[in-house]
Amino acid sequence: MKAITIQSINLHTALLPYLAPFETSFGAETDKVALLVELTTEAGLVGWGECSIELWPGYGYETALMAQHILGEFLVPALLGVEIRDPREVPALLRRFRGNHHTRAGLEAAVWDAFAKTNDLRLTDLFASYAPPGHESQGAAVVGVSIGIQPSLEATLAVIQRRLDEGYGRVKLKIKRGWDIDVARAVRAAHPDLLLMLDANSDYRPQDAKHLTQLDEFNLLMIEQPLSHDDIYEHGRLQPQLQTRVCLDESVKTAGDLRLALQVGALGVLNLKPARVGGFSECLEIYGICVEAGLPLWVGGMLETGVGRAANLAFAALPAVNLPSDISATNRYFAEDISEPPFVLGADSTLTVPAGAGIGIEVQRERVEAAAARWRENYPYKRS
Ligand code: OSB
Ligand code: MG
Repeated sequence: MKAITIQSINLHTALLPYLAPFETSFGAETDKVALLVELTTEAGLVGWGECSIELWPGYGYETALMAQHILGEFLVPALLGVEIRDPREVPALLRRFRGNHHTRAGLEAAVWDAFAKTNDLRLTDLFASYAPPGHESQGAAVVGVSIGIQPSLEATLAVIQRRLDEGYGRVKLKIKRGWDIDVARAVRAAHPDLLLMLDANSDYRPQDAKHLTQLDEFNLLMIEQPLSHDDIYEHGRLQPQLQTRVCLDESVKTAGDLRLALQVGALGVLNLKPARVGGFSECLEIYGICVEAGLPLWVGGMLETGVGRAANLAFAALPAVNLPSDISATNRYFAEDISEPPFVLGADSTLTVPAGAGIGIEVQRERVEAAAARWRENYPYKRS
């Protein structure tokens, strides 16, 4: 493989309106804010990465201004002028700075894209080259759609019907205390065979275990992150009380967290979200652990722009990603994304990895500029 030397890094903070607000157990978001990392190599190739951040510290604690500060002051200077022979060297180059996984993941993603383009490889094939032997990219991923909390059961059923009509084969519903058993019952009654799962985003407490056993009758694929975002131990106490598989999202931030979670029986499925674990190098390590443990996994998302989604899709096309991933078509999120072409849902609820090198899509500079101007005009951003 050809090495790259990083010549310059430009940061663009973009604000892009969602087609509809996305509501979870901790509130509603109306816009995607993304920090886009544009990395140029000495050879003149450009790689793009996305820091998956949000308007306020809800799911993760990283906000746009935090990401700008951490990148601008610390992470970017640590990579400028550096030669990289393997993108998996990046975590060691940044090791003296702790935390800020979503931010560092975006920077690492730009390195991965530039490195793949330099070697004229699709990013998905570059990932596969570092996966266990025999794990070649499938060139496509089975995906589902994540549906926010709706104002009523009727509205929920209507959104689900629309997504099924669009071709999605797996539905994930956001739940919270007081919005759980009834909605699961209504959806299951309307769709007896639907691949259905729930995501609580940490809204429950250990004493809710008995309440959650009521979900067992609905034949759910899994329940995602029922308990605290930073807890593994209590999930280990909860899982044996449920027939429904527990999927961990928030509380697995490193490969070490996953080893611990496996040790204490805290999960039956993993949501592998590249931003949450700090980048694709850590993803590859976690992927290896899942293969070894026979743990089912899928790739999670954070309503990314095309840049982040393309990289997530490249990873989701690896063969041990064996449950539908949270990577939907562009028209699920935005009227107009910042890249072309849009992702379009294919047959059997799949998305196809673009054929081009790296992430395989074209960033539209004028749209990035417009979204950056929209950010500047709207900051400080008021939570709705
Ligand atoms: O918990 O998986 C989550 C979006 C933002 C923050 C957290 C989550 C989500 C999603 C979106 O569920 C899934 C997607 O990107 O389509
Ligand atoms: Mg989740």
